[in-house]
Amino acid sequence: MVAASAPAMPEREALAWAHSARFLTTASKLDQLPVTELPEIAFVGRSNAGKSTAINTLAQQRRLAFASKTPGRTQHINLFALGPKDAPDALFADLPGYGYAAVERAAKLRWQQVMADYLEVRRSLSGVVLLVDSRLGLTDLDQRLLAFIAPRVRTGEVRLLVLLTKADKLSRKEANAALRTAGEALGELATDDADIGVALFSALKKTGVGDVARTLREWVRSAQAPRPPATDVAAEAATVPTT
Ligand SMILES: Nc1nc2c(ncn2[C@@H]2O[C@H](COP(=O)(O)OP(=O)(O)OP(=O)(O)O)[C@@H](O)[C@H]2O)c(=O)[nH]1
Ligand SMILES: [Mg+2]
Repeated sequence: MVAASAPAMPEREALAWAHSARFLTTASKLDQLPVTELPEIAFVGRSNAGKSTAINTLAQQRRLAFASKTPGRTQHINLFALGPKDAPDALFADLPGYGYAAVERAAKLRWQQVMADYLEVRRSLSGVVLLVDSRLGLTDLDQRLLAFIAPRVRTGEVRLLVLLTKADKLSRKEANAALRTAGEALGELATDDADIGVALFSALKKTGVGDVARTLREWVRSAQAPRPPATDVAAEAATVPTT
């Protein structure tokens, strides 16, 4: 349940899709976000965890999302469109990081509220990529964020992928321990309907890039083609002549 599954999606196709990412719009308030039916994947996590860098790495572009050594760089929700130019099929949302100590308290609270509201009400949200510094693991603030989205993760409405970033800074042994600890922490979100993964990621070494692109592409694909409810299938089966 918590091991990242390998979707049946050619890596080359998934990377080409991720490469199509282009800037769409930026919003400082939720009501500035475009109303859309496109499945949206939000990149969330502590400030400096590597959200913007991960978006750039997945998109194989240097400066699509603004990455920086200065924590708290991303102050707005930035949206990126993916897929064919004339027919985008998904959005990535780069969200402001949390937990950055030097941000003024009032501004911090305002942003936390925007984040919480976004994660709770954004109807088109179909997946969350939670970026966690692999050396820190899931912190209290990450757990709080998970609590916000837990109801929609448990039902499978929102998929969850936890990326342990900057994996290039860990030994193999440390990396395995980080994976195990994160997997255990996510265990309580697991249900039959939940889709939860955890994986190592390094923008520097390109660890996990192809697999993450495949996973996200698969999320979007399954969001586009919802399976008929089980009751419909049963109803159809019932009308099939049995002789
Ligand atoms: N070694 C290493 N450094 C990384 C990696 N990913 C990101 N970094 C560095 O971590 C710092 C923060 O990266 P960002 O992508 O700006 O982090 P962010 O989560 O977007 O931060 P905010 O916008 O402040 O919330 C930068 O100095 C990056 O170069 C990685 O895979 N390996
Ligand atoms: Mg950022």
